Amino acid sequence: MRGCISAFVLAAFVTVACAQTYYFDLATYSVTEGNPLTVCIRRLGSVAAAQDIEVTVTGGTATAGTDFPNFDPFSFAVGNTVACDQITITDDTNDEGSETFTLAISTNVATQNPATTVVTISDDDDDGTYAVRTLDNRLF
Ligand SMILES: [Ca+2]
Ligand SMILES: [Ca+2]
Ligand SMILES: [Ca+2]
Repeated sequence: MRGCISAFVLAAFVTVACAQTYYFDLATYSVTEGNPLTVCIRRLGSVAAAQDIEVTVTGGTATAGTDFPNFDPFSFAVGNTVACDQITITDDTNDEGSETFTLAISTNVATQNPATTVVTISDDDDDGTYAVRTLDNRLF
């Protein structure tokens, strides 16, 4: 019986040691349109296995596919504690305010804060006129 108990304890230990937790490098990122943006995800725990982490856009005022391209999966190679993806923000000609989008880790893994990150895209277009907005952001 003693042998059985020892085996159970060992199995529990291995499970804890292999646990991994994923989180974004930063809770917020800022970038001006037309520029590259690099987002990184980090992992704690075992680095013995490769892992792809997918992210989804969960909200905000910027539009995926229009204001910015979609992200590829973040690929952790064996031994890596960090995986980064770079996209280039669309350089449109709209004179607009800052836009945001939120990324969330969508792969079914353990996460810790920040498990989401908010990206703010600053506008670089100025047509020489000023748009006047009400406090709730409507145009006059
Ligand atoms: Ca835009
Ligand atoms: Ca522009
Ligand atoms: Ca713009």
